[in-house]
Amino acid sequence: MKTPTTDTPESNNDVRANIQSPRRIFLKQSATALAFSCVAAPLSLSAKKRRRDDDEEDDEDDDVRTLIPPSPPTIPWQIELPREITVLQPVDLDPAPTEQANTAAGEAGRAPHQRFAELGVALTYELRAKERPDWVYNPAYPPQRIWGFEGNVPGATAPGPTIFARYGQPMILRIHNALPQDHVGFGTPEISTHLHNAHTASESDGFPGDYYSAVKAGPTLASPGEFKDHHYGNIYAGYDELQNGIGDPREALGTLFYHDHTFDFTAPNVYRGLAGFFLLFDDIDSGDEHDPSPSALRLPSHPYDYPLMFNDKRFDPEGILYWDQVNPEGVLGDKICVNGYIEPVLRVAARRYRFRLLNGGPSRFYEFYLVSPTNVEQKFTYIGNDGNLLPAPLLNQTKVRLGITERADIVVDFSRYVVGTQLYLVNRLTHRPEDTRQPKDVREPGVRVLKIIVDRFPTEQDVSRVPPVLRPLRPLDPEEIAAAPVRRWVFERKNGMWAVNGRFFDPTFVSARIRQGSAEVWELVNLEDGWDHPIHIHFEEGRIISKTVKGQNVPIPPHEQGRKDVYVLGEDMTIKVFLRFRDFLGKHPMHCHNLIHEDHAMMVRWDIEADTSGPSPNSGSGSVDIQRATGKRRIG
Ligand SMILES: [Cu+2]
Repeated sequence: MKTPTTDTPESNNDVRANIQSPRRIFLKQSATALAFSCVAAPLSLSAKKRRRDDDEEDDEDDDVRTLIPPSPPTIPWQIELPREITVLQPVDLDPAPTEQANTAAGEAGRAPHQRFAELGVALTYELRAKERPDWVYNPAYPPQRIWGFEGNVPGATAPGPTIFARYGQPMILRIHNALPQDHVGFGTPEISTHLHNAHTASESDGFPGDYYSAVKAGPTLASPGEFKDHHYGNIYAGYDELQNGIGDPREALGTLFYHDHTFDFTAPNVYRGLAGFFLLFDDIDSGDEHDPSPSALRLPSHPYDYPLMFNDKRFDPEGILYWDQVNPEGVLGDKICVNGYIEPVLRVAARRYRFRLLNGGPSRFYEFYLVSPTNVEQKFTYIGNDGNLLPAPLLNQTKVRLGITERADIVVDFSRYVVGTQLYLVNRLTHRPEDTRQPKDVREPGVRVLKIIVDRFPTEQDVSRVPPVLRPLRPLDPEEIAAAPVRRWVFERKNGMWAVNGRFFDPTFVSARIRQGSAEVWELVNLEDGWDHPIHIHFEEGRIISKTVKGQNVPIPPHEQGRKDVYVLGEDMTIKVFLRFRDFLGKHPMHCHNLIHEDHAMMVRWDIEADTSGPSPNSGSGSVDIQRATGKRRIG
């Protein structure tokens, strides 16, 4: 007799095995093992259930979702977040980084760094992916095992240390895999660390097939290794086009984050804690509110520039983190961690703060409000989406909606409050119980996830500001867009999993070959009801040029009119995105960033190839339709 955790149809696992991936065969075997290991678990309290509401649009596989008991009660507002985040400090690397993988010294067999000699290395950093046995998410739960990143200070944390980087200062980040290789339970002790939204070369991007440990290597690496060097050039996109040695400052990225991206295991590895912030500065967004340069924006800066990562998690009746590695619909978290803690407190000074909000997944969507204890909405200024400063701030905002891995930078002026004021960050966006498919209604008063106490006057005058102009956008050229080829990507449910253009992800299969330096329109299509897919395109940001639902144009909200790297594809929606492919060569993925969907195969690999001056620059190797936009383009 089956236990609930194996109530996933057998066919789902068969589909994965049919992809001929050793890891998917492993997963299938693990599913069987898990079934038996979970027999005694307290989670086996129910078998199948129907959806609790009376929605008529059920798929045939709707009834396989299992009823998981809610997480046990927590004790709110006991854990204090630090006043200052921990910033990773540079270290000397031994051995020194090299262009070719230093496999003799234990580096995984990556491809040589592109543009290594040309860009050079100004700073070097080191992180270790490690287990930690005693993390306390909340005082009501026992200390428990997490995975995180350790920097200069002993002990891994989740999120890991924040990296401050700067345009014009190329860097190496050496990431060691110190995870226990005899690990049992969900997740896998190999890593491939993606720097989300970085304009960085393929071999440093954390491609899913590039996972490594001292004894294992992914299919797109030549050999295993204990560490891998990541060369972040910290150049703006447009480096080749502008020939100015730095690229186009209008392409600046700001709020990035690093996270595990291991093939088939991204969700559990990130869920265990393998993620951290990476903030990128330049002469405009200089990270110094005292900066005397006339071009500097002087936004609130460290320690008043504070990133906040939100993760939905589920705990078993003993208060231990729970994950279902088999169910392709996953389990929606009912506790929301803020920088690794449930219902923490942040004490702030009565001055301006820049908060960088990140939905770190795996599956929940949020709509955050800042409210008083009586739930009165407070106003703030919205300055950046997906880590990119908008051309102009959006003033007097009261809410921020975040699909998975979307980011929002906001500035809150706490000088408006008397010392002693208490505020709450609340999430008002709901999902159906257990449901990882899409968000539903916005309901007041919402769930309080963070308490903010204005507890002191600033020690010095607050000289930070939010100027009326932030970072200009490169104008879109209608002629260039009209001349660009259109590549269509359909995101769909297939055999209980998720596919793109009818295929499940295979890291060795190239779904699109794109000429370096070219531009394309990508048409992201969701033909289905009942599912939202936050689609993430690696390496290059795009601009949304149209959004339609059932063929009807819908408005593009102001915060989505800048550069983006995550496109929330709602039901029956098509989003057209204009993209350029610049400066580096090689493989990158596009995938749904609902981590459950991603691991259950909603991902494609696309490659940038050198311009060998052939007359037909764009060719798909498989299932992708491509057509010249002019004349044939369907405009919704
Ligand atoms: Cu999805």
